[in-house]
Amino acid sequence: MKKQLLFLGAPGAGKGTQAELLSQTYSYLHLSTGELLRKEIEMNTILGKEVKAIMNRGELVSDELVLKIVRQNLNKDNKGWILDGYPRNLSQANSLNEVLIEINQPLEVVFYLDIPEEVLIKRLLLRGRKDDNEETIRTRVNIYKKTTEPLIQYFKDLSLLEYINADRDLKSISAEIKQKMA
Ligand code: B4P
Repeated sequence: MKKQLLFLGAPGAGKGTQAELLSQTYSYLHLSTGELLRKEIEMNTILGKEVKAIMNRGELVSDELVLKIVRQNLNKDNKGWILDGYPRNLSQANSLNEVLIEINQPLEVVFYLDIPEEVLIKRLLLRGRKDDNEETIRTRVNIYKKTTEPLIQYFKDLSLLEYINADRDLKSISAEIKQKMA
């Protein structure tokens, strides 16, 4: 059973949803950089104040900040982990590689959740989080296409990529992921 996983996909593809389900089933750490940043905003910390406006505009927060969060959470004690929403660009992918070498826990599989753009826009508008308005969604999708999408080829070249059709019901997606973890 694979224990070191990563979810890649556009905003609204269902990375958080699937990562949460899996982490509960296997008691793996669910490391969502988006969720951790939102907690900082909620608690009104210095970091939270710094990232609030950036996130509300749908832009990416700085690589250094996100890396700090990842380092605080990924360590040798984890019995399995799921990275959700990290890395989002090539520089973050390189930093992640360094961290994983340090803790001696290589990435075992990358699930790429593929979804048509119209579907994700509908999903996000329905969810209605603070950063789920039309203008912000458009910014997030554009940034995704420009900076995150190249990671699909990056992980493909490393023979880590597993393609998942994410335009289906939650249970079918999760069943396929579990099967591919075996
Ligand atoms: P994230 O928190 O990563 O959120 P996301 O990409 O919008 O959502 P996700 O794909 O997880 O979708 P979800 O399961 O919730 O990022 C938010 C912000 O944080 C970024 O814009 C950025 O500013 C910042 N950030 C995070 N990581 C960063 C990094 N590494 N570097 C820099 N900045 C970073 O699903 C969406 C909706 O669809 C939900 O309502 C869900 O219920 C629904 N849904 C899911 N699966 C479904 C299905 N199969 N069928 C129907 N509906 C479904």
